[in-house]
Amino acid sequence: MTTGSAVPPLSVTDGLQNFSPQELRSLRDEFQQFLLEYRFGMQEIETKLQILRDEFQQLHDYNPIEHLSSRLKSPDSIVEKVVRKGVEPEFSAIRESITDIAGVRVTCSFTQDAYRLFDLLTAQDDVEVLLVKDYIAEPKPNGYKSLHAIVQVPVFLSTGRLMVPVEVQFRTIAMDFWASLEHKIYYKFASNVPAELLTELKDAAQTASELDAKMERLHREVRQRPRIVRI
Ligand code: 0O2
Repeated sequence: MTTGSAVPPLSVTDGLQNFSPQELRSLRDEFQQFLLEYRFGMQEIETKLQILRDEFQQLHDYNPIEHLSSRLKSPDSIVEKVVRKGVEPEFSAIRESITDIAGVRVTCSFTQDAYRLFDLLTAQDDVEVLLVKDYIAEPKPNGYKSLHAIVQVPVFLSTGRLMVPVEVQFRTIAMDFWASLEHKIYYKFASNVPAELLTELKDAAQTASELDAKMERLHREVRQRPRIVRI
């Protein structure tokens, strides 16, 4: 893998007139290979989580994972982050600085499941934790809650072993519901969300937290009661 080539500035398509067709083809190939590494890393993490989910399904009477999803950051979104964070437009610098190009989201039933899944994934000896941001313990000022972990997993290519960073987000159904609506509103208003809507969103985040706490308490109570078997 070659590193150190310049990636196109600002937008994926802007400024490309400065490159010859051959340079453009080679840049395209290098970018595709760059993204492929992240796809493989993402697949490794997905497989690990699917195995945990299947094991819970088969061997336990309770499955903490409600939903798994994953995404590769779009080229435009990578370029936007490169510019916003002032990262050198070089593949090597982007590799170092942007760690959420591959992302996996684990939606759980309850808050304690989010932490449990985090523990189970990060206890695996080929998973290296680079960074944890616990927005459940310390929500963002807008009310956003989720447990984020940047982990590194080995990917075995024909050229050898490569460590790939993947951002894994663990959250409950209620946190996910809130975050997806907030994301849509933020997008709709092109980041200029009216103040009263921001206040309402913050209230909704509080309501979602209360629902999580209530459901978790109910769940604990139900599990403590003996199962009634009809004969
Ligand atoms: P997408 O659509 O998931 O790709 P950044 O905030 O990106 O400058 P950092 O430190 O990488 O810097 O961010 P952080 O805090 O780890 O959060 C990254 C991701 O978490 C976001 O990815 C979102 O998926 C999610 N996230 C963080 N804060 C919020 C929030 O306030 N609301 C919602 N709805 N999601 C949030 P992307 O790349 O922004 O988006």
